[in-house]
Amino acid sequence: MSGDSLKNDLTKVLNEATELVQKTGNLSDLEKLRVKFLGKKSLLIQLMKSLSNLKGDEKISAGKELNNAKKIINDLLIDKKLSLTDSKNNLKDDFDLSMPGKPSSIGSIHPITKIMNQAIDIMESLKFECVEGPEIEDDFHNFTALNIPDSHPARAMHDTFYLENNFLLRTHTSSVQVRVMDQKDPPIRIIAPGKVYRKDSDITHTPMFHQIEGLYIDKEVSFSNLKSIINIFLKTFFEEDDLKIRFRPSYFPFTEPSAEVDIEYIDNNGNKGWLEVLGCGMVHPNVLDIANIDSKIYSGYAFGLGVERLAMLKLGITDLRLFYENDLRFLRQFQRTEI
Ligand code: 2NM
Repeated sequence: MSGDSLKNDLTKVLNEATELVQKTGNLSDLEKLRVKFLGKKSLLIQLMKSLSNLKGDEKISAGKELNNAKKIINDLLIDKKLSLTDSKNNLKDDFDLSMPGKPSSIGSIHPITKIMNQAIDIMESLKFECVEGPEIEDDFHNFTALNIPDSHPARAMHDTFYLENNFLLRTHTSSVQVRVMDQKDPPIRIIAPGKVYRKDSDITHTPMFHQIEGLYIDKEVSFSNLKSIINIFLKTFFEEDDLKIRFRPSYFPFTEPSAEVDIEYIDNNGNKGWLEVLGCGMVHPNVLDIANIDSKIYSGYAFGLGVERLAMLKLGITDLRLFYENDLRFLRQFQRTEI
């Protein structure tokens, strides 16, 4: 067995195997070809057996050639077997490209999340930084630091979900702002969006709802700064340059002076009225001082809005509970709008 004649033999075998395998039309003929080319009596296997007569480099290179040829023939047989099996099961012929696919429905962003993201985007464009904090709070961050006295009705059992060890579910996201004021020196320009909890449930209240609170503290921050930010925010959010906005005096323990903000609406009969959209005011000096921010040097404004309320106004929904029943017929109405 010389090197050259081995190569010639193998080339012949490979050519023959390729041709015959290609021509084969069924599995039993293919099996006969397997015996012919790779069976005990096949030329290839006989040559492999006679390798023991060779020595050194010759043995190594002949072994490589033979193994290579065996692998090529084996692959040929496997490929052919697969293609014969496929067409035998009619998989190829029966594949109907025009058949419609199985329908799969995709989810969508919840309308409350969309409204929340819209409001956050507007505030971020006004250079407010978004911060988050814990939903489980303590009495200090939720009430005491916000100048809410022990006797204040917001502390009463019927409003707040109390947990063990004086913990509670935050009733507003102002607690996040308290944490920022504790950790940072002014200027502070933040919004705190998130879930809040109150023991309330009817067509305009759910025990969990979403708030976005804003806070700006610096030297010489004024009530007119507050008015202009609120005006810009509401006109952008409701996409109405001529939106009528009214600041009405109000009371919150954490701001002085305080105001509630209404927007004008016109009903189907052309009757005008005012709708409350948010609360705001100048941060109470006590709140600044508790956070170790000198109220003689710094002032600030703050505001808080309910996301569900804004969503109801913008989307024309009258029953708040619809947002949380997860009825797909309701949710799909908002599927087409952008995030
Ligand atoms: C409101 C209304 C008015 C408010 C106050 C603060 C803080 F932390 F600076 F004291 N954050 N948010 C605030 C003020 C919230 O919600 C109706």
